[in-house]
Amino acid sequence: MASKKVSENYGAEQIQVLEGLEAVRKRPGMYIGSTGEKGLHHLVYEIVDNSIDEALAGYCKNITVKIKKDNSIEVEDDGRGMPVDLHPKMKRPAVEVIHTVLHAGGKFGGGGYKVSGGLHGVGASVVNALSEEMFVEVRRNGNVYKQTYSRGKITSELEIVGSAKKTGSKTWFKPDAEIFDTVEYNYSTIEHRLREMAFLNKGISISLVDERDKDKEKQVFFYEGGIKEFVTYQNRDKNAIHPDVIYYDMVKDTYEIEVALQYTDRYNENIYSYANNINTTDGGFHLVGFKSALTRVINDYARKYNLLKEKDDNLQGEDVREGVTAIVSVKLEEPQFEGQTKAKLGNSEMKGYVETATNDKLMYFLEQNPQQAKIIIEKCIKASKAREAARKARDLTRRKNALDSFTLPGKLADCAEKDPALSEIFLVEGDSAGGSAKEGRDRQRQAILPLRGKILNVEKAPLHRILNSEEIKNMITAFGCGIGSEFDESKLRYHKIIIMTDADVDGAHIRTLLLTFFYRYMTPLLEGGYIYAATPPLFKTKKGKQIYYTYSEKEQDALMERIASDTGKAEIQRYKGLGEMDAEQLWDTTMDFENRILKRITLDDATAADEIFTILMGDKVPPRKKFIEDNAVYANIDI
Ligand code: 28F
Repeated sequence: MASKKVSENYGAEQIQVLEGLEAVRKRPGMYIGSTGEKGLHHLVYEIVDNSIDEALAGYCKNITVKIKKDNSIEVEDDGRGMPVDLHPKMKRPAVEVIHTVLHAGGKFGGGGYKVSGGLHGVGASVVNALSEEMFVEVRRNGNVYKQTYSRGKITSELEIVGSAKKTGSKTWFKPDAEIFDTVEYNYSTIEHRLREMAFLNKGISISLVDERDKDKEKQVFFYEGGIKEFVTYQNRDKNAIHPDVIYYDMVKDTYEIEVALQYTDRYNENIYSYANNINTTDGGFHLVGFKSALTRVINDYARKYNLLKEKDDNLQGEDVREGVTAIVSVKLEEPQFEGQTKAKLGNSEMKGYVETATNDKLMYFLEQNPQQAKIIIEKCIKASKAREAARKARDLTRRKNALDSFTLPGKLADCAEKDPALSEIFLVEGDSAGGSAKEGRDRQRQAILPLRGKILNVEKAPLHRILNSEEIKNMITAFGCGIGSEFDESKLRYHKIIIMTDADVDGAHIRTLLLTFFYRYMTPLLEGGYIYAATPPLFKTKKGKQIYYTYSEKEQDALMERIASDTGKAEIQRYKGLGEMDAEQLWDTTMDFENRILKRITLDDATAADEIFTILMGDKVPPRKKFIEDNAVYANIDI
């Protein structure tokens, strides 16, 4: 049915509506964070969030997300169907208002509250403004209603296009290529977020279909156990030290708290906090409340049942969190998100609420499960002893340094530059490449720290063992910024830390060990984008007088085609390792500021990174084998 042209005469409201959505197209980053890949994926989450809200209100059970062949998106739910009656003020159908007026979401009927996701529920109207085309189909009152939109404007009046027995809403949209740097959806990005949403909202089935790849099976995410199953999933490649995932919740009419936790034999803590399904990566009051109550409950239980003696010091926060995997998920009506990335919960009342729930319900679990409690307390006590040992080891190294002020490791060839912003340090695999790097480098700005072979796998080593490893100590001293809770970014001596390893599996392994160490003990280095990987050439081709360096098989093939007609025979050398290059070649191909290729390694999703580190560095071989097979197509395992 041809879509009718909308009448041109706009009232005051319509003008305000058009200005609102014009603003979205002028500054999309204000509404969806960026016009890069993250912003593109935000569009999906905004629409899915509306279905989630309908499910949390108790009316929707199934949500389906489809990536269409043309990279458009379709989301469907079996809720009540968006309202189609006239909006009292706007004198337009409610469904049209939802899609054309900014922030037209808001409170839902039926007692539920809007648990907005993304950049706090900017809503479907933003998706409309940033889509070339969009349509909505509503099944309600026995009819199928449809309305179409484009770049924020309606392109047809709401009309009945069929009849339906069931109710629900279906939204289809095609992101606007004029707005986004890329309009190519990333399956695993969507998969990762939908799985997380299903864990965070138990009992809701969320399906994902990728119509671009006929071999890809439909995935259904459905977890009756909610975040309890999320912990089991996070621990799937780790060794839990007690059988049950501890779970408790507290449901009030204006907020809801859920906590799930289980300890593993690892040394790092994995605590993820959420507010209204948003991953509060910068924490906030809910996380503060959980951490302080966890420490208190563990100490109270340990003293009450004589696992901690009078003379023993209290267990510290880091002791009771060592090896724990925990999910703290709160839902509340008026969340205040703070900080640069709006990823910190600012509602101070949540601290007390989470503390109360934890004090009561975690203590209750421990008392009801004394065997598991004993295992947990003993792990915490062991952690406290290891911390003591590490402190002594650190003091030892510090005391040694204190004698001769500030000693840098002997193996470090430091640079003359004192301004960290201009200084860079190369972590070089092997002494021979280290020698060439020292000789070929720019002494003013480039420091070299050779690493002898594999460094310790910090994933499974206690802190005091890590601090006794020569290689690790050298890096900590050279960087100058401390580790863990003592990390101080302002003391970092180099603003580029460049990992230079061979382009083979060993080199990738060493790089992964280094990244695991940075991720576990110097996370801000990754978050701040200080870490880089150097990319040495794969081939050297000599033809006549000309020498060419190439960095991938594809580039080499293209070069061979390009010089095929030149006279003379091409001599091709495939580099096995950095050690095969002399100082000059190493400088020319891999270190020279002008023509080197550095890959910046940043960390923008701890969960994903953590999974990769756990699989790669963990104890269980099958997941690692599967990961490497799945990712073997990438020569370097790039995080
Ligand atoms: C594919 C995307 O957007 N589903 C939705 C509903 C249901 C209601 C509703 C939505 C404005 C502020 C009330 C129906 N009946 N899927 C979706 N399903 N919005 S969006 O109402 C929004 C109104 O609050 C709904 C009775 N109450 C609410």
